[in-house]
Amino acid sequence: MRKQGIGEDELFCFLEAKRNKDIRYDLILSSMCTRPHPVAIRAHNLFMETNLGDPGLFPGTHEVEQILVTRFAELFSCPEAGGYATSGGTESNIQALRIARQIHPTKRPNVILPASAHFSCQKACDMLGLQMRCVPPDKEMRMDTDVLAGMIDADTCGILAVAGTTEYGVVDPIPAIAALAQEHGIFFHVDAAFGGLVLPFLPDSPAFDFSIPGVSSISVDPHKMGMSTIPAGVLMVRDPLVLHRLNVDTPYLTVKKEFTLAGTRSGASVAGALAVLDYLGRNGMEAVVSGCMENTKRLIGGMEAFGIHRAVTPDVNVATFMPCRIPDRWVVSATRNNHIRIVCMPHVTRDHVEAFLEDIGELNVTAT
Ligand code: 0PR
Repeated sequence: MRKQGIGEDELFCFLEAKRNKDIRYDLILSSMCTRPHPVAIRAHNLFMETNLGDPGLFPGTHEVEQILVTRFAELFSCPEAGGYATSGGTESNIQALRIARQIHPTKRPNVILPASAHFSCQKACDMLGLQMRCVPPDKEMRMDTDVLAGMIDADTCGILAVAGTTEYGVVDPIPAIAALAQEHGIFFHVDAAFGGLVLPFLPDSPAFDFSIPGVSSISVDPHKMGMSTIPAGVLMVRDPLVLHRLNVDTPYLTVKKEFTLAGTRSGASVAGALAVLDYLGRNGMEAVVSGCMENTKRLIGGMEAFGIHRAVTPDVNVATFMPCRIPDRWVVSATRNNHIRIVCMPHVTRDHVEAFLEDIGELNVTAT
């Protein structure tokens, strides 16, 4: 490191130059994150120095986390549900599978999940010593419940399904999976990292939450469609007591036990998450989500008018298409099946969609 520090002007000149190398959200069509809402930024700044890892020192911040949990308990149809703020979908999946393994101890535990599950599940299984059994997708890229049923055995400690898959934006058949989980007494985690802040605000969405008996836990990420600052995830559990199965002793903190994975946890993005939900309310969230869904429909319609067909019809604002040429200035992603994937996040406005379609038309239609 430098022996003598540099001046603030020089320092920030350097940092700004680095920051300017980043791609602007306007051109990013591949991300599940978005520009934070202004109230999230304001709340984030207010709670910048807080640490939820030692809640006795920050009782106000701890209350904010508790209120955030009650917001999701209500949104996910189970006012008695518990939970806590994680760093995002990866930590939530790890913790959910950790609970599953704890509840059902066996020598060679396995979990069953769809092949479309997020890659964080692979990390979780690796860390937890769980055998990962993947159910291949059906034609619509959803988990095939018949195949799932055949994979369950006495060592199955958990089932995980996705409400709003990362690649195709579809919702697995949660009620049917939950019925199987319940029949066999298996912990069932729904990864709604993306869909958890989309589906509750849609007029006709597939069921995914605690209203379905058999759903044991749900993860949701305010740093995705919740427009909070990063990192903001939440793990919700139907029975708050199951969290205590993860307790470790923390003798010298203001609390004597903790079940979280992270120790030091910033309250800033947690306050950001609550700020957005409370500022926008249900009406505001419905408006944001409906805008994103309209843009998704317009994008699919526009692409299909050029002969570039959708891969599937999504349940949330993720659109996938047959391979085509993509204009250089836009950032899109490709799925593992080589479909073009675009996430219509709140920063992807109608104007962006029209500009993108215009570019696509020039490249793919006039050129042929
Ligand atoms: N579960 C689902 C369904 C997800 O889509 C994701 C992330 C996770 C879990 C993991 O969440 P964290 O990354 O918060 O731990 N989905 C996006 C993805 O992997 C994350 C992302 C966001 C990637 C922005 C790129 C990007 O620019 O595609």
